[in-house]
Amino acid sequence: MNMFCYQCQETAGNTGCTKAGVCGKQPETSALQDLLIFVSKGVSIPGSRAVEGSDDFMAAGRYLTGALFATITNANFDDKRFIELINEGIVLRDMLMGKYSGELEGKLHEAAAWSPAPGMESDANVLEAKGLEVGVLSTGNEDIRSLRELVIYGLKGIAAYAHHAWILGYESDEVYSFIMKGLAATTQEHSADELTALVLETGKCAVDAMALLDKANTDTYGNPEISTVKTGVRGNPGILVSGHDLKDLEELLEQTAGTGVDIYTHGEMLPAHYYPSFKKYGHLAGNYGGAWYKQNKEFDSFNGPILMTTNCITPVRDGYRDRIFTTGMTGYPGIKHIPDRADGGKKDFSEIIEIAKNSSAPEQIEDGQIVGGFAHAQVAALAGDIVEAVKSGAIKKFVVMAGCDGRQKGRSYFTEVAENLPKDTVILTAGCAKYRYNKLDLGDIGGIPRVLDAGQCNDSYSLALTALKLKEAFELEDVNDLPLAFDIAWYEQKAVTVLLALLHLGFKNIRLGPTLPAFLSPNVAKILVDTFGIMPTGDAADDIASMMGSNPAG
Ligand code: FSO
Ligand code: SF4
Repeated sequence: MNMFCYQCQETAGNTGCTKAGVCGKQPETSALQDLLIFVSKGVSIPGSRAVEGSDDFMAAGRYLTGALFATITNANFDDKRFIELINEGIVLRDMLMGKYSGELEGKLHEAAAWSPAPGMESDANVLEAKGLEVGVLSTGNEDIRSLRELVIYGLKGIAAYAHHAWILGYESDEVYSFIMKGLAATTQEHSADELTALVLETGKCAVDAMALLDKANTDTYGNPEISTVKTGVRGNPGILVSGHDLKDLEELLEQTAGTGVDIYTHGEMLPAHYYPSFKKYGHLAGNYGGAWYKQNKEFDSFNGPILMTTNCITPVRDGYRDRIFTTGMTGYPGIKHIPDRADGGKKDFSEIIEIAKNSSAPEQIEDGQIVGGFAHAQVAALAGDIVEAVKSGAIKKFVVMAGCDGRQKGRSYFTEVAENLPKDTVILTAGCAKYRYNKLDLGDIGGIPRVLDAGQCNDSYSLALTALKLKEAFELEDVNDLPLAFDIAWYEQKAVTVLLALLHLGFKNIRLGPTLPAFLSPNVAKILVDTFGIMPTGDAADDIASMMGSNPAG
């Protein structure tokens, strides 16, 4: 076994990647990521003792959000970056241990003390060896391992959302505090019951983190509104922006204004078009392509430079190697990385813009449009119509189909469900899962489109708010009494975070596919099935019939 990783839906054989990642992650990178998680746990042990809001506490919180984010599937493949983050973490941890170790009780976990021998800090072999030793399988009991990893994967998504919020100037002591508490708890001896309680608490923090990012995004860029986005191309050269970071897109738009270069969104950047602040840029030309896993082909035909602001980046191909850039917590070996902002400054995208000026215009691959922008404020504005449509029987059911897209053939299930749901149903979506059906003409119900796209995966928060508002409108005691079913597609750890948030908010009978997570041991899976009615997706026709029944669980 060269490595062990089972954090995403595409893990080998639905058990674990052991030779190399299906995602392209190499064993060395996997070991360095394991070590970075270990060091992050070390930071969280003294960090959780610092006074909330203090400089030490904020430094630990910010470091941890970045470090955890970097280990999410398809975020960063660059060993050099992981070695830097590991060393930065050790320095921070030692500073915190110097101040707070007196407050720590009992025998301290090795993560609070381990360091490479002097001079070996940049020796990838030494660091990798340690990473292999402290990885996922270092917890022997499969149920405890499953629960610990469930907490850690939930924290990774929380970290990504909190990191995006921080970039916009929004931070939360509660979120940072829970990240530290949760990580530190995975180094302690806890029973399965205690860890199950921690998993549920992670769901609460997930709601807080998504609410924080929602506030950051809407305060900064306005409330998303119904928008039509073109999928065709113009004749100018363009830059393609992928990932989730709206601030990067904003600064790139500012720096390209008047240059004759158009900007296109890709993948999870599509929802930027829904924000009022982005509508003022005439050169924000449209959305090019679909979900992340098709990037090889789409980046080839785009012709111009590509900026990856977050996951999902896939192994880079020669066709576009010299014109793809990473920034933020994303990275790829041998690919240029745009450095972070200096305090109060902006990122410098001039190199990308120069390449764009000398590129051919993108090759057109489709010519249609996508409608979206149904985040909570927009849906609230339509609430009267929606409630009426439900009361009159025009809308029989809402089906939440949020989450991620991916390569597996079985994901055609989600297209099949969308196409075959009765015409009196409305699909609520967010995340890149939408690309399985957002270009189909599924029509509308009295002017309400049958696919309501709230935005990025973190905007699943909007879908939850929408459901809670409907519960109020219909004066229901329990949100599960709504005419609402869940058919969620997952791929990486942010989707785990969203799932835990939904469980925390009380939603039950969620279908999850195309497979249940490999990191759920049989006993932990049973807890989720028995307590929350989580079930795997099955045959599309059977699932539709079951979702349309009076009991969404079927
Ligand atoms: Fe998708 Fe990738 Fe947004 Fe994920 S582009 S898979 S859940 O990073 O975060 O929805
Ligand atoms: Fe395998 Fe997924 Fe881990 Fe990549 S992230 S190594 S595909 S489990």
